[in-house]
Amino acid sequence: MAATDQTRILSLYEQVSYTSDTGGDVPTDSTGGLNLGTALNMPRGSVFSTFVQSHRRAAKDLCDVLMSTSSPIQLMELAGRLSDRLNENLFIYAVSFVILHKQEFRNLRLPSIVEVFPHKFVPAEELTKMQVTVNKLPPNQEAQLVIEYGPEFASTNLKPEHRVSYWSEDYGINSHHWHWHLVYPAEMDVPGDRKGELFYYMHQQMVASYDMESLSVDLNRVEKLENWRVPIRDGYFSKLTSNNSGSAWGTRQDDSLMKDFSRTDFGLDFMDITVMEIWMSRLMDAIHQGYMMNSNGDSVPLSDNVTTGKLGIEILGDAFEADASLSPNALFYGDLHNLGHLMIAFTHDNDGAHKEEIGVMGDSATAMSDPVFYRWHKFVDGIFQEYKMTQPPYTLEDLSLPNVVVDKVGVLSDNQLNQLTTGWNLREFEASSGLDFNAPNPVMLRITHLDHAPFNYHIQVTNSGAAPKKVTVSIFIAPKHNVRGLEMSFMEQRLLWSEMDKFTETLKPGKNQIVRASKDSSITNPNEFTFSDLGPRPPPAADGSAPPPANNEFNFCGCGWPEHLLLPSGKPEGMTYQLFVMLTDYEKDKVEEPKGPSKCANAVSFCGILDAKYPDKSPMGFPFDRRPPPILNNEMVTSVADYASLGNMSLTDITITFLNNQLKK
Ligand code: CUO
Repeated sequence: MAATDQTRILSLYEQVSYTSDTGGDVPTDSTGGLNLGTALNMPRGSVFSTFVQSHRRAAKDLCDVLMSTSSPIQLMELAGRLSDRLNENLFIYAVSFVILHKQEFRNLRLPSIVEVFPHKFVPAEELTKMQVTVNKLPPNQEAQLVIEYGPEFASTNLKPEHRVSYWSEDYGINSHHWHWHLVYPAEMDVPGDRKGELFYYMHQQMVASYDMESLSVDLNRVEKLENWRVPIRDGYFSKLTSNNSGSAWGTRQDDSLMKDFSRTDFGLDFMDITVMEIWMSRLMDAIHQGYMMNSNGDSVPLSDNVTTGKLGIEILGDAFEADASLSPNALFYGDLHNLGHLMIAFTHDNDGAHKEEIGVMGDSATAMSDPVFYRWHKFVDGIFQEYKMTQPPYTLEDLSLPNVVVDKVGVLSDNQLNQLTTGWNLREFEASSGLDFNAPNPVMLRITHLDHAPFNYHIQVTNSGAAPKKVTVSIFIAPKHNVRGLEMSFMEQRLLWSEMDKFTETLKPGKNQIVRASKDSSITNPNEFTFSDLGPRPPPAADGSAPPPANNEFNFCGCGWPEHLLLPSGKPEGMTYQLFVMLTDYEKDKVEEPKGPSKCANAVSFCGILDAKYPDKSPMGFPFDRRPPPILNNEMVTSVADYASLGNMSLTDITITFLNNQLKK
């Protein structure tokens, strides 16, 4: 990134911010200077990675300083003074972190990360071509320039897994992932309710969605990457750059081997594969023994059937991610997941001999574009599932809800019953806001992406009780058949179930009709602003005070699955999925929120609620997070249909058809 770019982005942040505060003194330490700690150790132009502990420490040091500001103007003033001294990516991360995590700053609005860092989403070649065009523009040329991108993306179909690159390289899932790790950062002293469990669940759901998409194009489900002594079969060449100056991310040839890490220029200690294997073995020991050991030598039991304290899955998530400030024993259980990202990201230059940059697996904004991400996270999920298999199956009482019967479920889209469609759509971003195009006219980035026609769920329910009943409605989908075309058993299908929505309803006695729109899903985030959505900053008031916001409500959290990827693509000839609907007792699920209803509560299923508790007491992924009981209601449980035989659950076949053309919306 050119030196001026950072200032430019900062000024844009300022441009889109509003405040009624005129600021004040910038906080200083006892010597009158700012104590930026290790934040100054990160060279400008280098990659900032939240998977690296020393980078996290640098971010913490910088965020502590920025968090101590007391008004948006003070934050912007301080950030403006610091911007030229700091690593660019660290700087944007820290400013975003503070705007997100400091309650008083929530009325500041962040543009999409795609507009701030277009080079992390669009290949350098496309951006350079546009720069050349901009440079040749005659004076006063007013036409809008457009960069078209997608859906071909970084590679061809010759490599099977690249058949889903339109999905894995999607700007929406990658920016969601960046935001998720901003909302739930490791070692940043952020109180995140059930953070370790959400780390497990959100990533498990990402892998489930990837597997669903793979089945749509007749690929088998992704294989976990658990043997680090054999070459990684598939390479990846992202063609993206890690900064605006044009430094390319490292690439990975086919059949590359993970190797011991021994370079000192990345803020990372030497690391051996053997140590990672030992950490894995210790995690497995803990799972099979039923407890971890803290640094005092005391045992920390692992169980999800607890009424106080942390669930076992949360403890395990904190130890595995790892968050050293939450792990029972960071030295003993290590930093396995984070270092896995890095070891994979450095297969091409583990010792720095080639002076090459890290690969895209090292940055949460780009990692999901590499197919190996899903192999690594399937391994991570495999360890979590090993733990989940030690938990007792849910009982009939856990699963059922007396007096409530789901009579009928259907989805309606464009007056078609249980027939959903997907296709292509376009999304525009203002690329010139993040890049120094130095052009008077806007440069738009037009990305082609998968999308679906909107639809509604229609759920008919009978409440045979005498009183109204408040329920939680949970909706999942999974493919009905495996890649061989066979219907799946409960266990084969279990990890494919993808949460679509979760909400509460009050059932009156008798018949009820619930209608719910797909766009209201609890996993998606509708509030993705672009610079153009934000609009120009209103002029200051005559008395010099700051202008009022142009729009009324801005609580942008950025986190949330992209709405356009709520559905898998399905197949051109139609593909059958099963829609699973379950009603549970809200009184059992509910969580008291001491601070009352919270803002920034979109996409709660994957992102929780900022500064509030996760709003559902049941284990995340319930009821598919555990193996089923062998017998339910005197019947053997072999497939999901045996769950759906309970009155409060229902199973419906739906068809998703991929129309290989532009969707009408
Ligand atoms: Cu989000 Cu591995 O944690 O990618």
